[in-house]
Amino acid sequence: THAHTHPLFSRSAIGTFFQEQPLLTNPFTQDALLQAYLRRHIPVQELEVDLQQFSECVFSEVEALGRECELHPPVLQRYDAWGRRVDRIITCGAWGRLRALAAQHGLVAAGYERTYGDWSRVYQMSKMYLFAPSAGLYTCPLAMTDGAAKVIESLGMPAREAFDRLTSRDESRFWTSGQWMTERRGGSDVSGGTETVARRQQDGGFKLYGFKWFTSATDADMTLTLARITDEHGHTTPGTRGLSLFMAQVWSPDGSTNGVEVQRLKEKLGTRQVPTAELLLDGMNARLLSEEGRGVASIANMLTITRIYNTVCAAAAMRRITHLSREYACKRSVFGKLLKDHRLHMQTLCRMEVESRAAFLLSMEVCRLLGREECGSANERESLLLRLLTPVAKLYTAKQAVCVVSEGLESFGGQGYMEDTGLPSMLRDAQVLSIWEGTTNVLSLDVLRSIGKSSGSVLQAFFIDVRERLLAAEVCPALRPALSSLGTALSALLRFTETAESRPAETLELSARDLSYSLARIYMGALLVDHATWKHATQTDVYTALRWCDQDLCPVVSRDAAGCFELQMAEMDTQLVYDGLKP
Ligand code: UCC
Ligand code: FAD
Repeated sequence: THAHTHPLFSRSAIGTFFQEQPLLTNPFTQDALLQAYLRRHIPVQELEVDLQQFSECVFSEVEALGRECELHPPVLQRYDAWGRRVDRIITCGAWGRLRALAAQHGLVAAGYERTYGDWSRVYQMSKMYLFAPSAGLYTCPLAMTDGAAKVIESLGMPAREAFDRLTSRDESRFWTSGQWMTERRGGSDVSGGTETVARRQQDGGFKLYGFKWFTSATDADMTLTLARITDEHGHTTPGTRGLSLFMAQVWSPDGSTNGVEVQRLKEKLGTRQVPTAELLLDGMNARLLSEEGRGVASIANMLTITRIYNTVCAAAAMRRITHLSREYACKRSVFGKLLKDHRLHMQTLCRMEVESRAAFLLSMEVCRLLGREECGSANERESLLLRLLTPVAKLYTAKQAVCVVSEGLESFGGQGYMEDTGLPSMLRDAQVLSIWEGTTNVLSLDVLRSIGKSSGSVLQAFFIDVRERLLAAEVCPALRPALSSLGTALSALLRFTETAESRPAETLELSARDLSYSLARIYMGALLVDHATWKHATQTDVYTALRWCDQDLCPVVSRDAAGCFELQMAEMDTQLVYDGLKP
């Protein structure tokens, strides 16, 4: 009888319920803020059509390519079958396809063609923003490529052919560039850490000898790098004044390297799609690009571009995870109702959304300023703001991205932790945003540098600009609470900066991070308020500004009041850190 009711052989029953998965749809169509922003500032039909079509390509093709790059990371082939050293970096087919698509769609070129005049950078970076979360970090080589083009352009086109290739739409001509700055002694302290030397050759060229400790997208065609030129006695000048900027092709036409040995590929937490290597430069043929001793100042133009890319990609990562989270909330049911009907869950997603919107507006503002400067239409205030806001935006959005993506993973519960959903790689890849291109503290010090070098003019530009935006927003009564919080924060910040002038440099340094956060929060608030006063703004836009201004907008003042920047407190900080560690 037993055999009668239970078949002898059966498939094991694993239940009937399967959770529907969140689906990615057209990222442009879904993005209310991006569309509104573009309609407000560049209401050009053909641009909207272009982004719409590009976006279709993103979710129908790029998304799968990015995933393939994650699953098939690059490998280093050191020797060929016959034992010859070849140092070949083998990337998957999808990586090559992303390169072709990037060229065809003009992802770098659009920044230099300047089809939309002052707004060309906003147009280009809107594309990048749509591309980035799907593109398996192909944005990394594109950032450096764009940065190299910018350096060449700003030095008066000493390398025309390279520039043309870096900004080409023709995939067979298109070149990508690396950015080799970091050595074992220092990635932040580049001038203290660079040991690479450059020996002048008879033909006016140079040979480089040194060890580069992190070189991302090493499959690039060319690179910019720093080295110290030796004099006739083989001596070099220490510090920044000894550093010059060089350009070199990485590979020879036959596929062999140009005096480079690839020591190994890095084993990284994330960015696994990108080949990042350690390189021995053993007589790499290179060309001097900058004036001698102007290496750091000359590569700073590349840093501006790559830091802006970092910002855009951070905002894009937040946008992607919030879209996926909200999609999932319509499909996952718990405690008898969908996640979207649990108010506490919606509050969590709403906070992610507010962060994402603030990050988006700051990213686009920096791109707008860059575009204006490049077209010669930036006024003095805008140039100063570009200098100040580039590090502010990079450091703040990177931290936001880590938090928002982490929160986003949690919104999927345990599934957020599962590799085959593709979600964990988003967190791994977000974590690098605050490390490369200058860590949070190093960029905070860059904020101080920009203030010091301009004798405070960048801050004046900041105060005037924010005040104007707040004043213009007074027409909208619903924004009053936000305007009041922002006004209070701005006045407190002004008082702080006025007293800062008389403080010793060490205490100023201690305030650098909180100062940068304050600048970011206040500026983001001003941009949200500004967006909410646009004639087609919605209630949602007003609501975003109000929610943003709920937080401590000026942490530098609250921390100062608590004595955090006093040297005595810094001493206590150190003691606390080392509590229990015997000398
Ligand atoms: O990490 C990397 C990753 C590559 C992957 C690409 C990803 C792109 C994003 C993709 C998104 C998904 S590449 C390595 C990045 N490395 C860094 O970011 C370095 C971090 N360290 C710093 O930024 C430091 O502050 C240094 C290296 C700039 C400090 O150098 P010095 O030599 O000590 O600095 P000085 O002496 O203060 O400055 C030397 C000159 C000065 O100009 P002059 O001589 O005219 O007075 C400075 O004003 O450089 C100028 N300068 C700048 N100018 C320094 N920083 C800047 C700046 N940010 N803007 C303009
Ligand atoms: P350190 O400078 O030793 O920093 C250690 C800590 O000290 C950090 O927390 C930092 O914030 C803090 N710190 C440093 N200075 C100060 C200060 N003055 N005051 C207070 N705190 C300070 N580099 C390239 O050149 N090219 C590349 O292509 C490249 N690709 C990379 C790819 C990946 C995946 C990663 C992770 C790194 C890459 N880097 C690359 C290197 C990267 O730019 C550096 O690692 C980074 O700039 C930090 O330098 P560091 O590692 O020497 O850290």
